[in-house]
Amino acid sequence: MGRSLLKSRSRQVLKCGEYYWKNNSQLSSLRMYSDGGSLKEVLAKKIPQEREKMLGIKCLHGDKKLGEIKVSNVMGGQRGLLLLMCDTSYVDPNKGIFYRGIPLKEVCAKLPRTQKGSKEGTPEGAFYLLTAGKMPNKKQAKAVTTEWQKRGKLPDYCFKLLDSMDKRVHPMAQFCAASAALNPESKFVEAYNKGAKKPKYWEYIYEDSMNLCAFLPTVASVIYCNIFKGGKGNRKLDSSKDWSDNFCNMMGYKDSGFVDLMRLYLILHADHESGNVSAHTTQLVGSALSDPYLSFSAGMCGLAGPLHGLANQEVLVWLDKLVAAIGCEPSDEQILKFINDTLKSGRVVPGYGHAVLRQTDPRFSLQNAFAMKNCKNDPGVKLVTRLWKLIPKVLKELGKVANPYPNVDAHSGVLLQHYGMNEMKYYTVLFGVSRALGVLPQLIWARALGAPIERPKSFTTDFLCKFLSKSKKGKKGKSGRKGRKGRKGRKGKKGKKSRKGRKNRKGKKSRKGKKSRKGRKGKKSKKSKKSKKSKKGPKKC
Ligand code: NMX
Ligand code: MLT
Repeated sequence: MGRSLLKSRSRQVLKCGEYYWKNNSQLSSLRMYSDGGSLKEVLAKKIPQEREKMLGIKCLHGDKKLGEIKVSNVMGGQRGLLLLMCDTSYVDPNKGIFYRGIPLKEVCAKLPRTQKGSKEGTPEGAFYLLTAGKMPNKKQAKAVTTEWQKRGKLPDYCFKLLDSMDKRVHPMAQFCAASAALNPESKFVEAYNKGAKKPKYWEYIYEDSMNLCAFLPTVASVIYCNIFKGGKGNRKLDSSKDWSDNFCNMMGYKDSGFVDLMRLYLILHADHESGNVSAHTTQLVGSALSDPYLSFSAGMCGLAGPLHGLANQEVLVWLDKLVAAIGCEPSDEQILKFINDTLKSGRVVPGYGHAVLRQTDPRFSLQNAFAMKNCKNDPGVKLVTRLWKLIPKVLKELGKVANPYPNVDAHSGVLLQHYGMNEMKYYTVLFGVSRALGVLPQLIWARALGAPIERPKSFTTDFLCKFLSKSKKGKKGKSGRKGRKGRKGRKGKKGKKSRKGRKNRKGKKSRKGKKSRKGRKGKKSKKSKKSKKSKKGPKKC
C-alpha cells in the first residue's frame, strides 16, 4: 500500500468515532517498552500497530460480505463458514498447516535447537513464533525457556488437589480440573478486580499464559505419576533442562530420543487455527473475560472428546484390538475386513478424516518422517504406515467421508509406545500440554485487539420451518417469478439490443438512454417492492 493511500486511510480511521485505543491514555503505558528484547516487549511494540490495522479494516470495510449462510452450513456444524479470525496459524485444505504463514515442515526445520545435543527445535520457540509472529533466534527461544523455568513452581494447593484425585478419574478430567483450579494465580482477575482498563488486559492475559505454560509440565507429570507410577516421580524443575526435557524427566523418561520426540510432538500439536473445538472453546470462554486458566480448562474439556483430541487414545485402543484379532503382521485382506467390521459396527475409524484438511495431515507425515529416521522397524510404526495405504481406500468407497486420509492422531501413539509410554489413556494430556502453546497466544491477541464477547444468534426449528415454507411460497409465486425470469431473459436480449442501439446512437441519445433506464428502474423498483411485499413475512421472522 502506498504511503499516501495509507495516510488517507489512517485519516479515515481516525475520523471513525470508534478510534478508542489511540485516544485511551492507558495505551501510552505500553510505549515504555523498548524495541525488541523480551517477548512482552516485542508484543507491546506490535500490538498498537495491529490495533490500528484492525480498526481500519473494521471502519472501512465493516459492511463488506464474506459469504452467504446456507441452512446446510448451520445444520452441518458451521462447516465452511468464515466466522473466526486467527493470525497465529492457518489450515489450508490442500497445502496444510501454517504457523504465522510458515509451513509446519519449515517451522520444524527452522526452530532453533537450544539444548545441547537436541535434534529438534523447542516448543518454547514455537510459542514465541505463534505469539510474536516471527521466528525466534536462539536467544529469544531460550529466553522463553528461562522464563518458564522461573515461573514454573506449582502452588501446593494444586499438588494437593491432584494427589487427592481418585485414580479412576480420567487423566484429561484431572488435567482440566487442575488447570481451572489454578485460577487463584490469575494476574488478570487481580487486575480486573482492581479496575484495570481494557487496553491493558492483554498484559495480564500474557502473564497468566506464561505462568500457565510454565505450570503445565508439572501438572501433567504429576497426573501421569499418580495414576500410572504409584505417585512416584520427581516434582522439581531442573534449570539445566528445557520445557520438554523437564516434562519427560518428571515423568521418568531420560532417553534423549524420547525427549526429542516430545519436542516435536509438542510443536506439532500446538496450533490449528481457531475453529477446532479446543481452540474455539478457549476463545469463546475467554471472550466472557474468564481468565486463561478457566478458558484453557474449558478448551481442554473439548479436547477430551473422541472426535477431537481423545482420538489419539482411540487409535491405540483400536490398533490393540486389531492386533489382538488378526496379529501383528496381518494380510491386507485381514486388515480390510477389520476396517469394514469397524464401520459396520457403526463406529468411525479413529485417526482418519478431518474437518478442514483434504490431504494427509502434515503432522502425520512429520511424525512418520521422525519414525523413518528413528524407529522404522518398530512393529507399531510399520502397521501404521501400512494402514496409511489401506484405510483411505475403504473410506473413499463409503462415498461420504470428506477426507479419507490420516490425521495427527493416527501416528502419535505408536511413537510414544516405541519409547515405552504405553499408557494410552494418558495420550490426550500430551496433546493438551501442547495445545496451550497455540490457544494461549490466540487469547493474548484476542484481548490485545479487544475482541468482544462472542454471542451468535440462534433460531428455533419452528422459525426455520416457517421461513422455509414462506420462501417455498415465494418460489411458487415464481410462476410469476419464472415469468419474470423469462421476461428477464427477454429483457436481457432487449437490453442487449437497446444497448447496441444506444451504442449506435452513442453520444446524442445517451441521456435519453439514461432516462429510459431510469424509467425502467422506476418500474422495476415498483415491481421489486411488490415482490418484497410478498417476502415480507419471512424477512420479519
Ligand atoms: N471413519 C468413518 N466415518 C467417517 C470418518 C472416519 N474416520 N470420518 C468421517 N466419517 C463420516 C462421518 O461420521 C460422517 O458420517 P455421517 O454423515 O453418517 O454422520 C461423514 O463421514 C461425513 O463426515 P466428514 O464431513 O468427512 O467429517 P467431519 O468434518 O464431520 O468430521 C472428523 C471430522 C475428524 C470428526 C471425522 O473425520 C472423524 O470422526 N474422524 C475420526 C475421529 C478422529 O480421528 N478425530 C480426530 C480429529 C483430529 N483431532 O486431533 O482432533
Ligand atoms: C486439531 O488439531 O484441532 C484437529 O485437527 C481438529 C480440527 O482441526 O478440527
